[in-house]
Amino acid sequence: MTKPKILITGANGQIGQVLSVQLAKKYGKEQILRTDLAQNDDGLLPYKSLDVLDKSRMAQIVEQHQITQIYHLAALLSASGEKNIHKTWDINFNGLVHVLDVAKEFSVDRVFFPSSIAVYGSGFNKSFTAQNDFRNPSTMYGITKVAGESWGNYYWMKYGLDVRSIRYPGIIGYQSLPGGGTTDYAVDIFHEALKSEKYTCFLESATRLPMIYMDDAIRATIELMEASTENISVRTSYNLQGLSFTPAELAEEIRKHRPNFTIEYHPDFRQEIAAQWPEIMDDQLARNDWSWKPAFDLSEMTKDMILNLSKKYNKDYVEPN
Ligand code: AKB
Repeated sequence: MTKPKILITGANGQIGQVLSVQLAKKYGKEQILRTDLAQNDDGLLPYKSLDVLDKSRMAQIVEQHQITQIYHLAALLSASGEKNIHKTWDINFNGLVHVLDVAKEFSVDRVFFPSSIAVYGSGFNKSFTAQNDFRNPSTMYGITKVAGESWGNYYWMKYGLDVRSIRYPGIIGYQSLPGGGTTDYAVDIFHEALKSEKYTCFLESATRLPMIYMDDAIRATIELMEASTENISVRTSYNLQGLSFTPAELAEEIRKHRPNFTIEYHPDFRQEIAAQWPEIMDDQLARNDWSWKPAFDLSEMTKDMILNLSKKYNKDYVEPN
C-alpha cells in the first residue's frame, strides 16, 4: 500500500502537536505537512502557514503537495467559542466546508474531522449517551460540530468523499496544553499539582465528564483512519469513551502521588456548559466497527501524567504506597 501524503490543519493545537509526531513516526516525516496560523514553526517537521478560511491557499497547498489525507483539526473550543460566536461559526464551520470542497476537488482519499461530546446539550441520557441520542447543543462550538457532522455525512453520501470522525471526550496529555475548552481543567490540574500543589477548579467537584488519555485518543484517530471503508458504519461521527471522572475523584487520585495536593472549587460559566454534556458515552459502534478499546483507566492515566510532568518540572517521582 502506498503511504498517504498527509495535511494537518490546526497542527499547533493540543491534539495537532501530538498527532503530527505520531503520524511522522508511522509514515515518515516527508509524508506529513503541518499547517497552522503561525508564519513559522520549529522546523522539525514540514510546516506551512495556512488560515483555514483561505480556501484558495488551501487548494494550492493540497494540489502542490499531492495530499491524499487531511486531518482537519483547526477549531475554536467550547469556552472560547462562546466569547465570539460568529467567529466560531466562521472558523469551525466554514473552515470545514473549505476542507470538504478542496478534498472533493482534488480527489483526496480520506478526511478526518473531530467532533465532540459537545454535540449533546439537553434532552438526552447523560449517564450513558447512545450514539444517536438527541443532539441539541448548548454552545456555538457544539452547533458547529453537529452541522459539521451532517456535512461530512452529506459529502460521503453525495460525492463518495471518505470523511471519518470521532466525538472526542476531553483529552488529557502531558505533551501539549489545551486552550479554550471546558475540559481543560483536567490538564491544568496536573501542571498545578506539580508546580504549586494546589489548584482552583472552574467546575463543581461532582461534575462527571467523559475524558480520554492522549495516547488513546491518538491511537483511536489513526485506527479509525486506517480502518477498511466497508467497516465504517457511522459517517456522522463515532461516540468514543475513554474514562469518566469528577474533579473530586481526579484530585483524590492525584493525592496518591502528591499527598499535599489541595483543591478549591470556584465554578464559572464553564460549569453551565459542562452540566449539559454527557457523563459516559456509549461507544459500542466504535468497538464493533474498528475494534476500539481504551488502554488507560484513571489510575494509569494519572500515574503516566505525574511521571512525565515530574520530569518536566524537575520533581522526584515517588511511586504511591
Ligand atoms: C472542550 O472542552 O471544548 C473540548 C471538547 C470536549 O470538545 N475539549
